[in-house]
Amino acid sequence: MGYPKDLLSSRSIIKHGLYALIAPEGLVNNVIPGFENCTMSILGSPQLGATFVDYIVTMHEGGKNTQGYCGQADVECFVYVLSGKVKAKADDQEFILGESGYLFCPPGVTMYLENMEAGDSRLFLYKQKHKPLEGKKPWVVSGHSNDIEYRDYDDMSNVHIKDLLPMDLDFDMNFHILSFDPAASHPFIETHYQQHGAYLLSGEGMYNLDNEWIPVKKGDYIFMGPYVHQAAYAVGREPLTYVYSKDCNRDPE
Ligand code: UGY
Ligand code: MN
Repeated sequence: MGYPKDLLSSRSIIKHGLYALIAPEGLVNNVIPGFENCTMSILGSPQLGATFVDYIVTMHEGGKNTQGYCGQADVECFVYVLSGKVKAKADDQEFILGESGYLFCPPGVTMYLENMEAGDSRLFLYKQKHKPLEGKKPWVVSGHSNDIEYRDYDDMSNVHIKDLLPMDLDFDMNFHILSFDPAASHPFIETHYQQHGAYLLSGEGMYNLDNEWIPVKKGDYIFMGPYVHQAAYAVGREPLTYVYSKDCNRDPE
């Protein structure tokens, strides 16, 4: 990836079950069966305390998963294109996804991916066991987040959010993009039941995790466990923006 190698320090912080900051410099490659000519790193996972699995995927020229990803009767999955262009299928339904494109496959629907770029395409990939609700069933959703308008976050005109999936009760989770203008912040330090897996798309900032303020920047991944204190403010000249998952619409068992 071209990062300078460093044996004496690491920005990554791992607190099992609580939170993790995973900086790109420390990532190693993992083989995930079915993905050919792809470099993959597992980020959040049950081993860290997450109910989901997140990956960062670099699809090289000709990279593909034509065997299919997920597709189990009780597992949902989601892919977000960070850069490049891919052909993504939900069973037989085909979508061409450029940068900011995404595809959600509900339980029982298999995702197929193929790189269409002459060089690399980079993806943020997610899967989780679906929590069903009687009489409800999520459906295939695809779009480009660049086509979705931001709205103010919590009535603040310098923090912006967009929702990538429908709000309907059929869905037990959603993906959002949250963006802080330089110097903007969360209105308060959140503590909540839901977990997050967040990939930082742009900017730099300070992130409060478990009441410690930690520097973060583009390319970092953050896992936030249940109830962990969390809040951010942006520093520098670029918006601090991240794509993240959040469970919703279910009563804890
Ligand atoms: O929706 C959320 O809980 C979100 N605002 N949390 C976060 O950004 N850490
Ligand atoms: Mn939160």
